[in-house]
Amino acid sequence: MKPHILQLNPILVPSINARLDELYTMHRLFEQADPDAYIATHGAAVRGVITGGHTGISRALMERLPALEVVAVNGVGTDAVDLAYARSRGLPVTGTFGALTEDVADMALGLLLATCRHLGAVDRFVRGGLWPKFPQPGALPLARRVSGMRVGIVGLGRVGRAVAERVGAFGCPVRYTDLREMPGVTWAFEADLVQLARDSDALIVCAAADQARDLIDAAVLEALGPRGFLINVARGRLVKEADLVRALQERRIAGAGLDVFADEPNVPPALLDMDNVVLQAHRASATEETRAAMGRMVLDSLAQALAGERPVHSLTT
Ligand code: 8YV
Repeated sequence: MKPHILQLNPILVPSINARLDELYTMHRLFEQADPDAYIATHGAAVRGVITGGHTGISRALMERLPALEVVAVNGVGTDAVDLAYARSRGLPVTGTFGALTEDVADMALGLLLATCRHLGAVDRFVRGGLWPKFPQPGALPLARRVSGMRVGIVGLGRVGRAVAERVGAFGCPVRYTDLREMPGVTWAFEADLVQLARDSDALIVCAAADQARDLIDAAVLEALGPRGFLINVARGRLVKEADLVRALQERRIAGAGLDVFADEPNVPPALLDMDNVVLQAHRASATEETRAAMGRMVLDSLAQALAGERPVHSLTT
């Protein structure tokens, strides 16, 4: 008999879905009209859960799965899983650590370039047929140079390092902040986030998705200043969104490139009308290559846990 697995979010890689169907009896909760009734019927049989990084699983749902042996997070953030509760049940919570580093760093660079060079706004200008109407050079404001700009990295984990390497290739001097200075890196450490913002033309938030929130607030944005840009590829709640909206409205910072938001999929409406803001839909790891690699890690973690082994990428056991 195949083990029963509860999948909370779609996986967009056909080969991974096919393999899951081959190995397991899959319960895809997102396809159910009445998830609550579905859990009442099938919850007792579920031995493994697959969920997303920022969506996680509630403790209440875990409590309804008495036979649960593993929570496989299809992502690196385990901030939306109650790890203490999982530990208390001896449940491994696994992640796809390392699989999405390059993509998330690429997205940070994409947002930095798009924001500083007005790629979104000018794309809209051309598509809107405005170029022939306003062909004079002054119709569009000058953009800002990315090469050589001073970059401050908030959180020098895997993603932060990959971003630092990339902007290094653009000739950007890099400083970073973290909970402590990292051994063995050449980038300059700055313990004080406000000071880092003051010394940066672009602040790139790459911090691990733990329980922190509101790290980037009015004081940090004020220090970043009217020529500074904010990029966020980590978690929306690390930025105090009301302060960010205000800083953008009052032109206290120059622009922002955001892949993540505090209350996804809801984006503060004020941002939608701002030409100096580039918006994405939590897409940093959403490439075919990375999602396939993540899917393979999820498959491995499930197989290891259900064979009674400690999964290699478990955080809790
Ligand atoms: C994904 C993420 O969007 O890894 C994370 O923590 O937030 C993202 O990579 C998500 O996990 C996809 O399931």
